[in-house]
Amino acid sequence: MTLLNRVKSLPKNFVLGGATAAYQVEGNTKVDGKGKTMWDDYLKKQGRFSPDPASDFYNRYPEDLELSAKYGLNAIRVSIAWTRIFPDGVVGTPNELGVKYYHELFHECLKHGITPYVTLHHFDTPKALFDQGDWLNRKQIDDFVDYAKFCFKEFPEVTNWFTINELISLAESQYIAGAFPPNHHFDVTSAIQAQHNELVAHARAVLAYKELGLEGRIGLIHVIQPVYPITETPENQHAADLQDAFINRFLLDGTFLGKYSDGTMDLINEILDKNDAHLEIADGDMDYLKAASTQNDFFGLNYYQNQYVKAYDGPSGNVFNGTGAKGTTSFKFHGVCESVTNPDVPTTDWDWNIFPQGLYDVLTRISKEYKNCKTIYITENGMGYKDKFVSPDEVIDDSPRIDYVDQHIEALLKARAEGVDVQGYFIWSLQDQFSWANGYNKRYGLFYVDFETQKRYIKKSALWFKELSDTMKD
Ligand code: BGP
Repeated sequence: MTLLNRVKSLPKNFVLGGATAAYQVEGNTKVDGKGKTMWDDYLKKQGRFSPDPASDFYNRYPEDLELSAKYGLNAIRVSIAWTRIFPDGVVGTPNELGVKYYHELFHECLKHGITPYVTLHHFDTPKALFDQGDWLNRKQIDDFVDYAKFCFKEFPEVTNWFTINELISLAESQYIAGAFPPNHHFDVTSAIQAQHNELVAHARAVLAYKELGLEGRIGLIHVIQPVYPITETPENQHAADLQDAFINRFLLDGTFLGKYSDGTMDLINEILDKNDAHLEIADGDMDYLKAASTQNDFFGLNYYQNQYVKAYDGPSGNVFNGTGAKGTTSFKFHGVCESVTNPDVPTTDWDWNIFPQGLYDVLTRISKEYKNCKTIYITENGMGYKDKFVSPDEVIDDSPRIDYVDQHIEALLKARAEGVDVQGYFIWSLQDQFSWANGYNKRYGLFYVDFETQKRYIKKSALWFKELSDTMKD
């Protein structure tokens, strides 16, 4: 009996992978000379959940890679923990054990025919740098570029690099939604400044990579949430445009146009004015963005959901749903928008809209508006779900996840059929992992992890993935 439903086959040579991030899977945060990230003390104090053991990928990567190969994956997204290489973030003598670990990990990937796609910064700023302002401190840009250059030279076995993961999620979660340390709410100046500084860091890392003349590809990852007015009034459309500029357009412009277009800056300035905020662009920043804008070899697009908004002028405030208590989210951004639910669109327990059409809209928009954006990989897409473990002998039934992924791959293939160059899809996530602001009950994996015993179990989505992967064979 086949599990395939909507999508019946994948294009030949399609990249089909699973995604991970160092801090979410490795565990072992205190071993082998690893330095602290911005999360360690914060999570300890918060006391809700710990980043240890996560999925113990630090020790169990051989098993996860074996499973990956068995279930038809040909690629994996991993990230390097900056603090395993340079414990306080500043480049000096590298921590040998950290370097060794990543060599072994990449070697193991290649041994299984699984291509590693490697991110240098996935939400895990070294604590020592975080304490000095994180991306708001321009010195971190220099430190990041030094660290990136070290990795480029040290790991020639890696030929697919992403500089930074989801610049907006980090900036937004840190300074707008208050869900990531330092947990500020609606600190608009910091949020926009962090986005800009991260773009500069990315651009400089790309240029450094090209200067080294290495054989490989480099890009960055943005999560894009298309924003739609809940009803088509001019006010609501303007709210959607403002929010879109803040979370999507500013970053896409900076990455692929090498400038913030006038239209984008009109919207950004309106948001800044209304919120007494400002953005500082240092001399030379725009030159870096311009120079790098044509140098990205590929683009990693993360897509989970869209947003519906209406106009809003009241005070800012938000409630973050970090437990899966459906219907508890709220988001109101002064002078920008209020997020609203659309009764016609289903949501997950964490109030994320399930809207595959949005992926098609984003792909076609980027390909039309950003000509410097060449090949695209979907570097994250997936569904947070409270998977139910029944017994060790029973495959975990995560049919809603299969349905979600099936619909999104269908949307991707539709955009591809219309000429958008999408070459791969990474499910978030490979195995169940630790979720930054949600802990362990928000599962995404193809493989179920019993976090007590660290045993892996197969979910139905893994069987489905395997069938899908087999369609690429002759
Ligand atoms: C993305 C991040 C991932 C991952 C995922 C799911 O924003 O790049 O690291 O966590 O979202 O998010 P969450 O864990 O909050 O459900």
